[in-house]
Amino acid sequence: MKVGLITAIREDFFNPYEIKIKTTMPNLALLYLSGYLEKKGLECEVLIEDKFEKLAKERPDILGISSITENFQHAIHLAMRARKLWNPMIIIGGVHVTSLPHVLPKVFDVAVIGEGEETFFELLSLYNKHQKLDSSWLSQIKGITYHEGAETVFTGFRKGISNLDEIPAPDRRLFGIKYPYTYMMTSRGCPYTCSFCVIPHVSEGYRMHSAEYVIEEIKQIKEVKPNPRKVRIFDDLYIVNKKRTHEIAERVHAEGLDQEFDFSCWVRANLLDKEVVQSLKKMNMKYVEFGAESGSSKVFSEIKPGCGMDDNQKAIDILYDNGFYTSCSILIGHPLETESDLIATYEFIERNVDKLFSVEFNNAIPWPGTDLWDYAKKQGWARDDMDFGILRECVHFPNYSTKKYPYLNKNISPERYESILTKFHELFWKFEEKQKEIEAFLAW
Ligand code: B12
Ligand code: SF4
Repeated sequence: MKVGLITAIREDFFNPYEIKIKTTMPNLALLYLSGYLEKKGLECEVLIEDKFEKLAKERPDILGISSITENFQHAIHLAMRARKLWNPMIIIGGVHVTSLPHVLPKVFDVAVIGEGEETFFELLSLYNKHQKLDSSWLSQIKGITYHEGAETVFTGFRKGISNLDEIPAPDRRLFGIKYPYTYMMTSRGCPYTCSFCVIPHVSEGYRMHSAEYVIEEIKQIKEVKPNPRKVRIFDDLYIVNKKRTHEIAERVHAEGLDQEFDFSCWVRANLLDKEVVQSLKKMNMKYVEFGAESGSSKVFSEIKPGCGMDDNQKAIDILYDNGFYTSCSILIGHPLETESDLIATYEFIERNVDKLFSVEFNNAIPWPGTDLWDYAKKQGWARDDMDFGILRECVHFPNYSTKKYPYLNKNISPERYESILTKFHELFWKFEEKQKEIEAFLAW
C-alpha cells in the first residue's frame, strides 16, 4: 500500500508569505503520522511531498491531506484533482475538520478528527486488510467522519494518547531542511480557554512530553543537515509546567545545547515570573512571544481569562530588561470593542514600540469552533459549508478590509474602523522594517 501525504499549501506562491512557510516551516504533523505508522510496523510506503504533481505521478492508494481553515479550500481543490487523475482513497485531517466534525465535503472519503496517529493507523490497517474502507468497518473507528449514502457520520471524539512520549519524534531528514532553523512541539493543547482561540476546541486536553524526550529531540535536530541553529518551540503555551520548564533549561545548558542553538517560544503573561525568565535565559531562549491581545482591560478580561493588563506590561518589561527579543500578538476588530478600546490598544503598542521586537497584528477572524465563529454565524457572515478561501485572503493583516471580509464589530462603523486601521498599518510597517533589520543581523 502506498500512502501519499501533503499539506494543503498552494504551489503557485500567490502569497509571498507562503513560499516562506513551505520552505522554512514544513508541517510536522505529516512526520508524526509517518513516524507512528513506522513504529507500529504497518506495511506501507509513505511518500511525503509538497508538490502535488510528484505525488500524482506515484498514484498512492491513499492520499492524506493536512489542512487548517485558512487553506481548506485548497485542500478541496487538491482532492478534486486527485479524484480526476487517479481516484485514490482521500483522507483529510487537521485543525479545520476537527473544528467542524459534522461537516465533510463529498470529495473526501474520510476525515480524521483530532489527534491523528492512532486513528490513521487503524484506518490504514483496515485498508491494508480489505483493500477498501467499507462503512461497516468505518463505523467501528473512533475519531472519524465519513459518508454513508447522503448522510455524514461522525463516530465521536477519540481520547488523545495519554503518554505523548509514545509518539516518535518527527524525522526532519525526510523534509530536506533548506534553512538553518526548524520548529518543534514539546506539548499538545493548552489548559486555558481564550474565547477567540481554536486550541481548546481541537486538542484532547493539555499533555506534555517529558524533559528527556525534549532533549533527545533537540539532539536529533543537531544531526539534521544543514544544521539548524535556531529552534522555534511552537507549543501553544510552552511554560505551563514550571518544573518541566526548569528541567529542560538545566539539561539544555548542561549538555551544551544552548551553545548549539538559540530558541524561541510562546508564553502567557500571567505565567511569567523571575524564575521562569532565568530558566529561559539559561537555555538560550532568544525570542519570546505572547498574546497581549488588547490594550483595553474590558476587552482583555473578556477574551483572555486568568490574565490582566498589568501582567502584559510586566511581561514586556521583564523580557526587555533581560535582553529577550519580545513579540506580542494582538487582536483587533472583536465585536466587544468600542472605539476607545481600539485606541487603547494602539496606544499600548505605541508606548512599547521600543521594547518590542515585533507585533503580530491579527484581524478578529471567526475560526470555526470559537465564540467568534458562533457570533459570525448568527450575523450571517459564516456558514459551515462556506467558501473558506475568504478567510485565507484576510489573515495577512494589511490585506484586511471591511468591504471584502467579515467585519464583526457593531460599535464602530466600518468607515471609522478603516480610518483607525490606517494608523495600525503604520505601526505594522514600522515593525516590519525593524524586524527586517534585526532579522538580517540575526540571520533568522
Ligand atoms: C507551526 C504552526 C505554524 C507554522 C507552519 C505550519 C505548517 N507548515 O503547516 C507557521 C508559523 C508558518 C504558521 C502559519 C500560520 N498559522 Co499556524 N500554527 C502552527 C502550530 C503552532 C503548530 C502546528 C503543528 O505542527 N502542530 C502539531 C501537530 C502534531 O498537530 P496538528 O497539526 O493538529 O496535527 C495532528 C492532527 O490535526 C492530525 N492531522 C493533521 N493533518 C493530518 C492529515 C492527515 C491525513 C491525518 C490523517 C491527520 C492529520 O494528526 C496530527 C497528529 O496528531 C498550530 C497550533 C497547533 N497547536 O497545532 C498553529 C495553527 C495551526 N496556525 C494557525 C493559523 C491561523 C496560522 C496562520 C493563518 C496565521 C496567520 N495569521 O497568517 C498561518 C497560515 C499558514 C498556512 N498556510 O498553513 C491556527 C489555525 C486556526 C484554524 N482554525 O485554522 C493554529 C491552530 C493556531 C491557533 N492557535 O489558532 N503556523
Ligand atoms: S490563546 Fe494561547 S493561552 Fe489562550 S487558549 Fe489559545 S493557546 Fe491557550
